[in-house]
Amino acid sequence: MEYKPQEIERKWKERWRETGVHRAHGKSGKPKYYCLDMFPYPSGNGLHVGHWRGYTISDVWSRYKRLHGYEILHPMGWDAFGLPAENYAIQNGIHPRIATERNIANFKRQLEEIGAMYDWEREVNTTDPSFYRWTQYFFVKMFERGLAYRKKMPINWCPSCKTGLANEEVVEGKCERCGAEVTKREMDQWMLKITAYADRLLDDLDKLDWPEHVKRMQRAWIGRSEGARIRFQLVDHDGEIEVFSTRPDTIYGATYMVLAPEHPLVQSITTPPQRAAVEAYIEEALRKSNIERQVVDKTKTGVFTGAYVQHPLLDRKLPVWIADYVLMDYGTGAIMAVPAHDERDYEFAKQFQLDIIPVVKPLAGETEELYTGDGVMYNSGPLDGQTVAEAKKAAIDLLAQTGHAEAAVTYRLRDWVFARQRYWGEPIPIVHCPKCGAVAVPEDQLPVTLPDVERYEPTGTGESPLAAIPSFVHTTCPKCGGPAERETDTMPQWAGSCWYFLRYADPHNDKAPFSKEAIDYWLPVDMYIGGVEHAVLHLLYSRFYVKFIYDLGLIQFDEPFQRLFTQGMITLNGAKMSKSKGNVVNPDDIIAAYGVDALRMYEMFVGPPEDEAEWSTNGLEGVARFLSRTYRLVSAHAANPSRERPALTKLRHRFVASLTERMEGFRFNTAVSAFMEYVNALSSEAKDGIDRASLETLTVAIAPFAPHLGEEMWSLLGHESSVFDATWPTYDEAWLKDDEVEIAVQVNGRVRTRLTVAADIGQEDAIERAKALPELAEWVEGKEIVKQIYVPGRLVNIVVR
Ligand code: ANZ
Ligand code: ZN
Repeated sequence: MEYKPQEIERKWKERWRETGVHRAHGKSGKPKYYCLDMFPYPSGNGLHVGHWRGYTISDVWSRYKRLHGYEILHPMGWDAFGLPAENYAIQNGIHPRIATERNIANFKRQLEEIGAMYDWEREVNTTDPSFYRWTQYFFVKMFERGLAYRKKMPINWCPSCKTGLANEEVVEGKCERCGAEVTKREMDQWMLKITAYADRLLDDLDKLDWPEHVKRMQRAWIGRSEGARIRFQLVDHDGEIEVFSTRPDTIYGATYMVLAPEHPLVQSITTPPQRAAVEAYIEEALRKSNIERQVVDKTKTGVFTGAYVQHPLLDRKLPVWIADYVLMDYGTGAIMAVPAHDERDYEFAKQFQLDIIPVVKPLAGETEELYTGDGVMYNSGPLDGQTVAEAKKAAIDLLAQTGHAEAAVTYRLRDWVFARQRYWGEPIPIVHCPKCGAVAVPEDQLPVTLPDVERYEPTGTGESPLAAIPSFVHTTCPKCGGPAERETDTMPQWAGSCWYFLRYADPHNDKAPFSKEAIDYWLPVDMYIGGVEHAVLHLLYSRFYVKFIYDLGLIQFDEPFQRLFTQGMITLNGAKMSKSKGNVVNPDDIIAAYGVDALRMYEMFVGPPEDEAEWSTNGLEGVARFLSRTYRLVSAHAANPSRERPALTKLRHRFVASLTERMEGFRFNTAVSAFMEYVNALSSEAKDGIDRASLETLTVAIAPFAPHLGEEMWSLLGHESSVFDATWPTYDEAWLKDDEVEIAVQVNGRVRTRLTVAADIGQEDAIERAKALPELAEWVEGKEIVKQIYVPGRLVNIVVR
């Protein structure tokens, strides 16, 4: 029979819709398995074959798990608030709500096309008031616990998107969304205190089955540094300068101090003769981004303030400088400079001819003028002779005696700027009352709905477009009933994605974000599949939210995603597929030509799923031909299978064993090769007929990859039920044993014993097995092995001296 994929696919999609085979009821009594995709932003461009890779991987995995007897939760939804959706709407002159609705419809059509087993009854949409009511609810909970707070501070500002940005949204000094250079702007901001969770976010990474590189990125982002806070008394001036140092051991080598140009002390300590130079320098520094300021090999710049501090342990006065290599938002915004042992301080001291006093010498070798390694203390009074590690502790103890220092930990992680001056987001559910201050909107009055407006473009004044809608702004204070104004900032686009995966458990609940029963059954997520670009954004934020919700007592787990898989990108001619590069392969075209099963199968075949892979139309055609051959083979034998014979049984067990191993190892590309080899092998047996077990095994095994074809072949084999109600095939070890041969085991060319091995055993294994033989000990023990030889199928020879 001819393989007509489009016909088969249409038929089975319809059938699935009728029977609801993909619904997750949670009542089957089977163990659950929650396999989650990172839900997409429904952009105007639709999905391309690069996006489909992740969706296919997760669908193959969900179906595979289902065949192992799990009840599967495999949901889908829309992360539809935020800058991308809004920028698209503005560019195309369509209201974001309408643009979003349209884009969702197109995305949904495409995702249904893929034949994924999504339970569409559980679809969530972050822009739906019934959803963001709970996004606002969690904000209120944070506010009540002091974790959401307002602060005036200089924040990242994108002049093109006309909004504040979180640190995580600034990539190499540029706006993550539009690429514009990010500047600083001082504004009142809503912040979330993610730093309160820094230690837990760091420590709990150890319990996760995540790719090591993602954990590494999160660790670096949280950036825990251990050291000390040390205070230096100002000379002829009240007050002191507090620094954070990871090297308190080098205290005797401190020769000058540096403040960040923005440091609040700068104004008061600068002496009149230095004032003009200091002012000019500050102005210059404020124009630079943190990234520019941290460039390692640029010429160091700075200005002397005219002030001095007293060294806490020595009769030494240290000049106080300002320099832009010290950042205001790290540590205390001030350092003690130790030019002999810190590279930046060294360059600065050279530049401005400041003292360099070495206090650590290497354990071996010559002392160098700049030495940043481990070693032994000298020039350091009571610390002399100690190692760096010992001296770190001893220095803190010493300084602590006079109240000049204590041990301290600093994080790179900053609190999360959680406000956008944009229209398309969840309104922050706060009312500003002249009497009561910031008051949360009571839970029973949520959601604060986003008003439908004519003008949604950013204002650029630093105020959200919502501020221009009097009917939205003017309200009464929930506490005192007096006139008050609503907060007009909206939440950042990450707000909904921080907890959406919890809502899938119970998406229609209008009393609570989810019921305890549903959340206890379905969560946590067992497998999360998506792009690595979220390593420090969504994947950190949602861990923070889950820990917070755990602390509220609403859930019993404190990590959302047990296992994470990040798929590689699909490229075309070496370039990332993207609309802006004009190199997008549209799945709709491919489906029309080859069918969706071929596309899915090719997405899996294209390369190791975690690696970047290059799209090739030839490769796709090859896979399409393979599916056609599979269909012809099964349809030719389905009606009258032959009797089973050993050759077929052996092939089948070996196929199942190698396929299962590849599946478990997430090596889907080689799993597809296993299918190809198996179908080839069956084809060469076909003249003597093929038995039912072989045909059924092939059909069930291929179904996760090519689900429509799987169903079709299953029904050709006479089954009424869905192939996804079948069970993943098992194998018997006995059939895996290779043909065996007996080989000679020699020592220095003389046969000492014999050994039975698999005929196709490799050299290393053969030698390993031979050496492990106890009867060989007498000849080799205590001797030096100089050579080991394996002659396949014949002998192992061990040459000793
Ligand atoms: C004295 C010292 C001696 C330092 C030495 C280093 C080496 P991490 O590992 O990143 O935490 N530092 C502290 N605050 C800073 C700021 N706001 N801007 C720029 N640099 C700052 O690095 C901590 C070290 O970076 C601190 O330890 C401090 O210099 C510097 F041989 O203090 B150190
Ligand atoms: Zn009030």
